[in-house]
Amino acid sequence: MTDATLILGNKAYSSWSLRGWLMCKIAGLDFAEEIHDMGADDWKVRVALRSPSGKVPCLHIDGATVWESLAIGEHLAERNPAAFYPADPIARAHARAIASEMHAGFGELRKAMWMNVRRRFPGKRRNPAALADIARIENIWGETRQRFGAGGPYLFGAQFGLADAMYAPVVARFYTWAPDLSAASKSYADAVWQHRFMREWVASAEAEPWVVARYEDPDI
Ligand SMILES: N[C@@H](CCC(=O)N[C@@H](CS)C(=O)NCC(=O)O)C(=O)O
Repeated sequence: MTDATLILGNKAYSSWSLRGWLMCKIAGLDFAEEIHDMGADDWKVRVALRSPSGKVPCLHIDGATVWESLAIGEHLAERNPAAFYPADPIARAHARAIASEMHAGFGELRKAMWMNVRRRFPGKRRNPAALADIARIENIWGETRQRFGAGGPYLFGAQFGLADAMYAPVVARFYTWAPDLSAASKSYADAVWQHRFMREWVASAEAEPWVVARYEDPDI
């Protein structure tokens, strides 16, 4: 039996934690959650004890310690490749490229419109750099769905895989900040938002006791 514990930040706010958590769910892993409140005075100290980078998520699994959301996904994909990536090598290469682009980029969007799955701040904090990131994301979603998504509502069709997990926190941001989106982007975002894993995550976030002021004020 696999021994797995995922170190997380607040489900309301921690977008990278959401990615790691979704990957554990995609893997069908039976895992424990260890949530650390990002608003606590000793957050940095406590997380440094559990994650080598001092960041979340971090997965402790069968003696291995895996930090960085994409590395968690790659490690779990080694155990169950079919759950994470499309079978076709061209589609798989595309999935890797768009997942990596998400992991490495879109800093302006992340900075301007943080994740808070409990709140709605429509129209706030738009700026040209964040909108340029959003345009590129819509382009990625549109191209991927057009080339590979015919079989279902997700990026590569019927299966909610690693690339969808990487973009799921962007979907959450779009629900909070409501930027203008194409009909195709909205339809993809709705499919992700309604996925049972997302519903489970949001329900847990709603039940969390913690409120971190810096993520609650859209006018800062
Ligand atoms: N590149 C990392 C990013 C992880 C990250 O920045 N996590 C945030 C929470 S969403 C964090 O732990 N921040 C802690 C801090 O900056 O003190 C990944 O893919 O996991």
